[in-house]
Amino acid sequence: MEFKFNVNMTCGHCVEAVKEALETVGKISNININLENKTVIGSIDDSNISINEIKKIIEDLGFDVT
Ligand SMILES: [Cu+2]
Repeated sequence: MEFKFNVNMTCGHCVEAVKEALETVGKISNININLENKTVIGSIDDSNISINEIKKIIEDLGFDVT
């Protein structure tokens, strides 16, 4: 299943923070983060992790996720 969030990232550091956090989870593939569009896209096997868990990981970094 693919997910797509809008995240209020403002610079390269934000992108790196989100990327690192998602990579650390290890259950997310095809991670694609676009600063210009403020989008975070990836793929999950939803028997491993839920969309809401991913949303919370990004929110815990201090971002707004919609
Ligand atoms: Cu930033």
